[in-house]
Amino acid sequence: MSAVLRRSRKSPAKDGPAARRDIPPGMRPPPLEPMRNPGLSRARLLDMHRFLRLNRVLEDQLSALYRQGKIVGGLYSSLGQESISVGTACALEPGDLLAPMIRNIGSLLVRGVPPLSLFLQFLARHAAPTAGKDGTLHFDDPGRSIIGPISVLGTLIPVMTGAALAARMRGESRVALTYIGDGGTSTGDFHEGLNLAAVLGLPLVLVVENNGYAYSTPVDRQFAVDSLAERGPAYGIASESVDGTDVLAVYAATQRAAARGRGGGGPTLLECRAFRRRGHAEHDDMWYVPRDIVAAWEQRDPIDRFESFLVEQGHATKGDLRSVEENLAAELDETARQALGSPYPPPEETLRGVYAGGD
Ligand SMILES: Cc1ncc(C[n+]2csc(CCOP(=O)(O)OP(=O)(O)O)c2C)c(N)n1
Ligand SMILES: [Mg+2]
Repeated sequence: MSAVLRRSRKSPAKDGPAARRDIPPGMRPPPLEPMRNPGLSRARLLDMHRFLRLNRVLEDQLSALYRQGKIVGGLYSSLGQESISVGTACALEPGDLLAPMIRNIGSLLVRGVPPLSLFLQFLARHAAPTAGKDGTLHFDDPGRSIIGPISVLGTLIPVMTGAALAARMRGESRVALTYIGDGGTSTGDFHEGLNLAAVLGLPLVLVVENNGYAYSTPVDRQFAVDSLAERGPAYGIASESVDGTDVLAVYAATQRAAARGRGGGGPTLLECRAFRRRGHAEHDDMWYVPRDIVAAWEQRDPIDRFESFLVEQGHATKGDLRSVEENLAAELDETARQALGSPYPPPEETLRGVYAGGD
């Protein structure tokens, strides 16, 4: 604690982001560690690989639809961060409460949300989870223990603290997991939600996706700590920082956090370090991001890393992994076609489910 108190704040940069030449150390990829299997079977490893690939192929196809003007809402890429969504969601039990944010399409896929529902949702069709009223991931799915995202950053944290409390009051052994970005950690709700979970000793796993930027704000303008995991001790809770491009490290850390929560050890703050390799959303060409930092993170691609691991460990051949990608691309092409042929909502749908007492 005294080390934290003694540390003086780094002197603020004088230039704006575009003029910046120095790359903050916290934005560079962490030292490369070899991937380690935390005891998963070959089938389970290949399952995780399939979800990572599904996440990427799906987002590639959504991006193509956006460029064709067929998706008119926001589209938020998780390129290079798929390992965080997939690794965390795979480490939970099916009944654990999971609240994704807008870059966590991979978590929804792991929970079994069909790619067709996701295409329909982004294309705002009548058969979509929100019947065409929202064009991103703002929906829940109680049957899959999924709590919907909230656009106001940080707000999901107290909601998930409440969900964990409700589960405990009902005598259910359920962990609650949600995500927040590096920028979202600056909100009051981050503090209030995490502190309340700490005080009540609730099984909350808060995953911080530290991806270098919050829109155009780089991490050194957002906080002065080296790692957001340093905030854990301030709340009196466990915390950990992992390389978010290593799906197995993310999985293992989430499992440790979930086990701690289930065993009465309270919440965990889990920082996953990665990089937002595309703009904030598809409309943003991220002119403010130095290209060499993007190139450095491209070398840390989570799927390339995991595929090399699977081949080196003899779990798959390069050919096997290529077929997974080709088959998924063909499958999703067909799914996208089906969604494009699906009708838009009729006008009377507009007010349905909007006001209390309506049908
Ligand atoms: C409380 C609040 N402030 C501002 C916004 C507008 N906003 C939406 S996303 C975003 C950037 C979020 O950055 P970060 O938390 O790092 O997540 P990332 O986009 O990098 O995944 C901002 C400022 C918001 N939705 N909620
Ligand atoms: Mg961010």
